[in-house]
Amino acid sequence: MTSYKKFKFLNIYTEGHISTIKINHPKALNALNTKIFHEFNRALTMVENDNNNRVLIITGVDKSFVAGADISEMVNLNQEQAKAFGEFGSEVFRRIELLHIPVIASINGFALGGGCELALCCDIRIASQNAKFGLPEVGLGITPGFSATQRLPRLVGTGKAKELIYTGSIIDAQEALDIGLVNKLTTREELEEETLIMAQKIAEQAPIAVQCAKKAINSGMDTDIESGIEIETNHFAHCFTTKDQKNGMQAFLKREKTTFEGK
Ligand code: DAK
Repeated sequence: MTSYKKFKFLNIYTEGHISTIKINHPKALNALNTKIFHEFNRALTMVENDNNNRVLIITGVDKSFVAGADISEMVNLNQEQAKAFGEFGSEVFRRIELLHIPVIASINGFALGGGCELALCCDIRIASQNAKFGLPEVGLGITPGFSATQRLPRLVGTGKAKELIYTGSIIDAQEALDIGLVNKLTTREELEEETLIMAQKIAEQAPIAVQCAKKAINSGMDTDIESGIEIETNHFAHCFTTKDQKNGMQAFLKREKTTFEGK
């Protein structure tokens, strides 16, 4: 089943078990403004309400994934307004990070500032070779505001994160791969297909098990190892309440292939 919905700045497609949110604000290289954040909230609610969804892809139109938060919207903010803008964007990003299904950032070009931060709150990052990454905020007189100071060190280590954030350096896709900022590189032409291949591979697995694994990893990263192991054990045990666990294991024993229902 295919569906398509167009907001002002976001296009949302669903094909089978995979939904895609494509940011469509090419005049500003897909820079994020308050309206886009509101649209993200609506789009995420749509994704959450469709039980058929197993993977979400986030990408951008043209030559940019997202070139940051919209500087023209931020230029005249006072402290209170900046806090409200930062909190709102951070809430949306956290919602993406905690979405019940895996989210793949398909990075087709610039992923700078808030764009890099958007990629960081996704579960997996696939980038085209032309992509560029960086946190140039200190060159604009601000710190990163959508949690790069928190998520980047967790992903690439404190030393590399500090280097990138303190210097505001822009790195290419190969370096992003080398430091573990992205999972995989492809050509620009193959990006969409490679992203769909990864999404499809995830969508074929038992969805409740995948969702439990996401919750266990996310919760475990925020706690000590003992608590993390307990969290994992509870999710593991929960999987034994599902039809998919019974069918998956029985199919293995009979040397058959199974299709998971998400039940
Ligand atoms: N915001 C607004 N417009 C942008 C933009 C951005 N981030 N990036 C690009 N644009 C616009 C340009 O102004 C230009 O508009 P026109 O002049 O055509 O009207 C159009 O997109 C095309 O850009 P260029 O002509 O510059 O294109 P180039 O290919 O020459 O250069 C570029 C591409 C990505 C290298 C360059 O545009 C650039 O350096 N852009 C800015 C990148 C950047 O600094 N990004 C980080 C933004 S700061 C916080 C919350 C959040 C944040 C911070 C604090 N709190 C409130 C706590 C996050 C901050 C950021 O993300």
